[in-house]
Amino acid sequence: MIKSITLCELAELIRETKDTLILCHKNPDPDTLGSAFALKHILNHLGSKADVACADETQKKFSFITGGSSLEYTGKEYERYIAVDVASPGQLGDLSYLSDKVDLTIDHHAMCTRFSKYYENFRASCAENIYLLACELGILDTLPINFYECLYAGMSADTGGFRFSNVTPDTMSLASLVIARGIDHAEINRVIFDAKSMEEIKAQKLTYENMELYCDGKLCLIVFTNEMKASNGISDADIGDIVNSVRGIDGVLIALSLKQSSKDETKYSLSSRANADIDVSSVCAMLGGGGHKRAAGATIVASNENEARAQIIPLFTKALEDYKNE
Ligand SMILES: [Mn+2]
Repeated sequence: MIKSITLCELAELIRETKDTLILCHKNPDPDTLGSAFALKHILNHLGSKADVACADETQKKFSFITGGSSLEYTGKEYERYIAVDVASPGQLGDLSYLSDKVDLTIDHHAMCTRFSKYYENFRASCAENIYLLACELGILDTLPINFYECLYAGMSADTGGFRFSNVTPDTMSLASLVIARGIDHAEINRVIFDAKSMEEIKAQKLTYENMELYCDGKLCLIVFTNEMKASNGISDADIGDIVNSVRGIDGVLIALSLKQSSKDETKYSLSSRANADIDVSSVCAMLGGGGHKRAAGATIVASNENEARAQIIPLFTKALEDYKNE
């Protein structure tokens, strides 16, 4: 196992002036995007050039983080590669081939596969680690307001608007320091949680029509095949957090989504969420993935959706039974 580095060692590495590529995880969420762009602010401030890349497209509404720039990797060579909020090489998606080049990973996932020098702190969001880094570097007062908007977006998204069990007094203290910088936190929360495109609404409608219930309604799954996406004009970005729609149903203890890959039809992206004290990350680890105790994912390889279902349902059913027998 690769040893972790300390915050002080991380700060020393970040101080080195290098042309840097920052890598986000696939199906980008506000935490990986916010952490990446906040880190870009830090690197730029310290005199390093930095670009951000991601395997998948970003939702337009997150342009307050990305500035609207494309995150497609151009193939350019960099002096340094840093992954943020990336729990395993597979989480880089189609950019996994760059994992050998990654010099440094900044993360907060307890269940992870280390693939470079690693700074981790099991905070609720990776964004909190970027704040701690800026604090360690002593540059908090010199960074632009957008740095704090990026961090707040990450913190709020990964805690479901400060409602999940991962929220600690430390999370709230840090959020308070970020809000004190004068960001419009209400607007950031509106964009993240309430602003939905017509395609996202359509995806939600399809979800409620097609969801499958198992174990007396305690396990709920929604499958999105490429055929379903194409015939309804839905893109991958529109179903990025669709698992939360089934998670919201009262009585559901484990919510699952399986999304067929648009680029490789034999791959299905699995997302899992627990509404009770059930460790879905260890189930995802058995499937080659990882994540947090109550929010984790994996990539399933299967020749069709039924085969994908058959790989996951028995494992989550077992996790549910073990929980009930405790
Ligand atoms: Mn995260």
